[in-house]
Amino acid sequence: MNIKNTMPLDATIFRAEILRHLKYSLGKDESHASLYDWRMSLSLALRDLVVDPWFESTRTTYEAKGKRVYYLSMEFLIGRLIEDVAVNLRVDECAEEAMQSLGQNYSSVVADEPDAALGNGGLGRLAACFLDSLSTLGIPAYGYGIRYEHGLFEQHFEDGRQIETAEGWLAQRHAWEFERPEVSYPIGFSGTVSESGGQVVWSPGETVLASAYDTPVVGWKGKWANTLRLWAAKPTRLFDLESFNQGEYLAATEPEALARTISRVLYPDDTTETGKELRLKQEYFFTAASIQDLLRRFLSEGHDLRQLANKVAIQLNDTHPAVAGAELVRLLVDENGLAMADAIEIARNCLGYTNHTLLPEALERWDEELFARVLPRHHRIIQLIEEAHLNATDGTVRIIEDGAVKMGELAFIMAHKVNGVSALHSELVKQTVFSDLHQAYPDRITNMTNGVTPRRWLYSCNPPLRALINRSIGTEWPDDLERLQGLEKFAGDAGFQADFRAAKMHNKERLSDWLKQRDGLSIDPAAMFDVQIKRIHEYKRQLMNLLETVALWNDIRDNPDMSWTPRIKIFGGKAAPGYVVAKEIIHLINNVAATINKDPVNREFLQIVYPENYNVTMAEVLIPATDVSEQISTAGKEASGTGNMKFALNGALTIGTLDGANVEIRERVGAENFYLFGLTAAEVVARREEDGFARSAIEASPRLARVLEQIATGRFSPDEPDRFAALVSRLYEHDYFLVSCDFDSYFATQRQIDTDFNDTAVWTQKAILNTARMGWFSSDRTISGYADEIWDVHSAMRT
Ligand code: 26Q
Repeated sequence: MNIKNTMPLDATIFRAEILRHLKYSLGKDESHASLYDWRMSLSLALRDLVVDPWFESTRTTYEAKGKRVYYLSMEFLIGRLIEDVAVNLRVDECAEEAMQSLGQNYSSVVADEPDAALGNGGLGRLAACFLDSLSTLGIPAYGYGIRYEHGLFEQHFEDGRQIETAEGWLAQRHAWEFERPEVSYPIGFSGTVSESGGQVVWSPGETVLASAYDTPVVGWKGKWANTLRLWAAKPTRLFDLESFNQGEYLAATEPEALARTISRVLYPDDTTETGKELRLKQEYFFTAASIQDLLRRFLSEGHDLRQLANKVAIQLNDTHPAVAGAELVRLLVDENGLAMADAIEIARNCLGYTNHTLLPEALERWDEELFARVLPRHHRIIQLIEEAHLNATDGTVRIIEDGAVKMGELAFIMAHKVNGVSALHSELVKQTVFSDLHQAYPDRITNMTNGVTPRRWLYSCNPPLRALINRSIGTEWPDDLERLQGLEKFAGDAGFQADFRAAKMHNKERLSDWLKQRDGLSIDPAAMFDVQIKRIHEYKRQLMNLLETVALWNDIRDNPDMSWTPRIKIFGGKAAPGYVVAKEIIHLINNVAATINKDPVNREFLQIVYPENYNVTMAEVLIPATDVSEQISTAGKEASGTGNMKFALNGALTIGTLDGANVEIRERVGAENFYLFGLTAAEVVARREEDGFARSAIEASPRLARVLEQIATGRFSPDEPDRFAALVSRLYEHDYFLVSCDFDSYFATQRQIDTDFNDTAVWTQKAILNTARMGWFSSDRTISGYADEIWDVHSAMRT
């Protein structure tokens, strides 16, 4: 396209560009164009606008020969891109106008785009927010990951049970990526390791190719664009012609199918219990490709490998790419002749490791036998890394222990900085999982509290609030989010409050319409929208939320004439397919919903809504429409949370525990604007030690006992009365996440919320103060922190 990226773009020019793509890229005539054709044409026209800033950024980076950041992540939970790109380029209005003039409904075209769901939840979405911020700040960076053919499964409910089906975002060609057939690396697995004359040679028994696909990631105002490079696995040999010629057609394609398996599908666990060989291969596959790629780039600039850490910062998004340490050492020693000790030192200076969980079941460990079989050379190198570490410290922490390779220890020992994702979490990292390593390396652990991109999570998903903010404090806030503080002075202003409420009401109506259209449901936008959306996990305690809902239902039925505050309980989220208890919780939510929603006594006061297939796009509709944000994990278990930030930023009030970033959110928005309940992390640990703590808590709470009795005896599953008996007895016997102990305090806090919600002026003031004081939680602030404290990199943007 020959139009330069000079904004504002004229809608007529843009319209011509869309038509040009329709004709020449899609080969379609206007009269025959499908929704897909229009979407592709629009996307390609937008993509053209990204190319110039992208080239410019790449050129600037090469010329500066400065340091680059490499963000290695198994997951990038991106969502849709059309609106994101249009907004960042400031051509959203122009794009809408152009589509309209072509007789196309812009929202329908935007809504036709499948979510890029290359992630499970928080960790993957964080990576996507970080890409947005890296580009907005003009920091030279690459995201590296896997181009999964199938993203996170799609969720349906059948008789209230979760059913998973394969997701297929690549079924139709999409517009955002550029295939790079010339960028490909061989990735070896298994085989043998031999030594001759001090030179170690690994001869893999199996090799696949990692082939690059690049997606430009443009930042705010289109000033800078980085690259997300995703690797697809391909066979080294396409096809076994000999088998084919012998008539063995299936066997002939086997090598291809086997190789492609590696990038076939995203693992749908968000905590691991797996020791699956394929998962290990995925991890090594994308890590090795990325390290080879960044080394090639480094060497092509003519630097000496000893300078690597001055030019390269590699961030490990959890332990999934932790083999990077061993791989980098392998390349430095085996392929470039460096001494082992030097290589370890150089690698460590390049690497940073972010921990996202303390849950023991989520800490990756590989069976040593499996690891040594798949990665024999790395197994040996890890032994040497361990040896060097034991010699350097008088510590006793091992990487390989009890027949397992512990990836957390490997990542920690090979990183110069290790960070947690909220203040509380980082302290707990020091005190629990890595306490011994923290003693050995006391300067290593640091904190980088998570953040979210305000472009997607306020500007684009909340047009009425965006407009109000623009009118009130100007338009400079999207890349300087602390400016939202300017809203504080309007918090008590009746006129501003009315506008703020009108924006919220608009979003609630949008959600109601969306639910009506999608699921045929009717909900009253005047009711309180109380929302819990996240992966289904016992520690996140969706069950406690549901028990409170049933208790409220009981109270309403007991006193139907009292003036109850109408409430819609909205749940959203997927359970890992193998997580049996989480799936039972989903089933129970749906069964309770079926009973409560058809009860004429409380219909106007209480409804439960659980739309299928929660994803990024659904979050963009739900969050701006929310009054009450549920952040109710057992204290000490949620590393940070990022949904909590999105809600508060959009003017929802939080009901939450002192867990993860809730602590910091509460400090910033003010205790009086946050509904706190429940035990603290320290109290949780102490209470768990008490014999029969759950049974005593339940016996002390008639309200809770009654609810549990109803569930256990089939009040919500009359066709199978003992369906949930085991789930309930589990609460009595092993209430590891202390649902029973926090229930009463949670219930009481919810009733306080009922009261406060009715005092419109007070409630609105609290909501405004939440928005006004959430600026610190921009992922731009988080990334600036990583840049200064961990990566030592700077913006390269010419201003
Ligand atoms: C590992 C091995 C095998 C299969 C799956 C996995 C796996 C995949 C994903 C393990 C963990 C995850 C994801 C973890 C995650 O999303 N953690 C969340 O990270 C957020 C960003 O820091 C935090 O806000 C959340 O608190 C944390 O739960």
